[in-house]
Amino acid sequence: MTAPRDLRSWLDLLAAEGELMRIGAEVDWNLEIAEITRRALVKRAPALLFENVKGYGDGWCRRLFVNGLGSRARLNLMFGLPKSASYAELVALTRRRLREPIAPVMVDTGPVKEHVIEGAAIDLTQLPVPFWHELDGGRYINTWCAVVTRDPDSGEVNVGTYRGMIAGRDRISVFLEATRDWAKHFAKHRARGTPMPVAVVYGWDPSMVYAAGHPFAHDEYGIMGAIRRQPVELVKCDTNDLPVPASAEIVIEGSISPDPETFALEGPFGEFSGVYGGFPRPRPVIQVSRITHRTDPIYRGNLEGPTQGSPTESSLMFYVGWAAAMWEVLESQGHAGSVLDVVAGPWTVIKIRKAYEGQPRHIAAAIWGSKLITYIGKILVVVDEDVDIHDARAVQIAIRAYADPTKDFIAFPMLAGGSGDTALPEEASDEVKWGSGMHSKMLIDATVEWATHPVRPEWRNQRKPVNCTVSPPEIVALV
Ligand SMILES: Cc1cc2nc3c(=O)[nH]c(=O)nc-3n(C[C@H](O)[C@H](O)[C@H](O)COP(=O)(O)O)c2cc1C
Ligand SMILES: [Mn+2]
Repeated sequence: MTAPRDLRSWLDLLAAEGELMRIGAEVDWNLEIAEITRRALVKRAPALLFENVKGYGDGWCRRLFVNGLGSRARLNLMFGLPKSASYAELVALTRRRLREPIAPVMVDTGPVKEHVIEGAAIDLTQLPVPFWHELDGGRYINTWCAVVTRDPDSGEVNVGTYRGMIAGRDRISVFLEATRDWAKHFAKHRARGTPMPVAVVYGWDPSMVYAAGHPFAHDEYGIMGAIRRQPVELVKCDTNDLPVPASAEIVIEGSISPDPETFALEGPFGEFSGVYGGFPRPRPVIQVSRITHRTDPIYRGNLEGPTQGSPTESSLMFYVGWAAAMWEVLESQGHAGSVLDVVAGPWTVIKIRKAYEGQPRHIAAAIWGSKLITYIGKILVVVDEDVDIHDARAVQIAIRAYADPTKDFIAFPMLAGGSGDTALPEEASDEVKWGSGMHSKMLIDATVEWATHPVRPEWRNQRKPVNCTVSPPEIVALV
């Protein structure tokens, strides 16, 4: 068996593959790193390791890593695929790995325990946390991390990626929506009046945020093991019993009080929707009690907020992972055989071989009724099997040709999952009030309606023009 993969061995692999750029020049954490990262994403450039962040040369944390999964080639490398593997192969392998979790193992100690910071020595601004977007509410420290909590009844552990902002030397205000697994743990603690222990992990194997950042399943550490083909080695935190990767770069230990008096302002943040999201409100706070870290640790951050021509790491990753998750949901709800392809993007497009009239609505209801109920599934388009859903123009043509807006554009009002939806008034996106932002979703059923599009024999039983055959050889040679 090869050595367990952690961030450092992943960086070695990226370097060997020409996928890593080390930046020794001094860069400013205040907006400059964000702009460099954005330009790197536009160019599909290598991952970036900033080794000289202004003001951090003498601190305990000098280095920042971004853009680790900012290309399909690097996603492929994470899975052990050739760099050139196709989208379809990546989605299929993700689905296979989801079904074969490898249980983590507990170990006594690991490199993450090499150094401890506690008490008055804790100062989160000692981490080279970029200021990512001009109008962000503060420095967003939790942008590419794993947040670990435990169900106080069942003992089950959850690992998720949820944004958080530095709210003080030892405080991180967080965005905690009721649709997320950690919110279920938090609700139980609130009912008991006890603070919820939390650990936040920065910098480890790339499978960590791939698994934590997708609504795949409950067993996130098991899925990380499956992606790595090696069990995750975990150690217990020092101040609580939460398990974290033994070779993580940095772990923050703390707890979240349910007392609203302890809440602090959080938001807005340049979000994955491509606009600022999460209206500023007092939100729950991780009160940090301890930091453990490796020697010369590497902090991990992420530029969120795709813009025209500029993807983000999460948009590239979601494109694959959400498609895989949608396949799983649809197959589990009896649509196996009908679903032929899924592309998850600003719109999610699903290609089906329609088995019965009304199936597109059934599919939309299945997705919106599952864990995938979130902003990313706001607009679903369902098309027939002859449409290339990787071609946006082909999808537009199908919508124009086959969808009647008065009956095939179906809006489903006031569903959860819309806190990132800036099309809404502030009131509707108040997750503190509603548990999650409320917004509307839309299905565009662009499949051919069987009843109103009879196949006519005089059209040679085709719904679309058929190109004629070109037969004279001298003409064939020309075209
Ligand atoms: C980079 C990144 C940032 C994310 N930020 C948030 C966030 O701020 N709030 C949130 O609820 N979900 C966020 N997500 C999505 C959740 O991680 C995702 O829905 C995941 O399934 C949640 O885990 P859970 O199902 O265990 O709750 C983010 C995902 C990624 C990859
Ligand atoms: Mn979960």
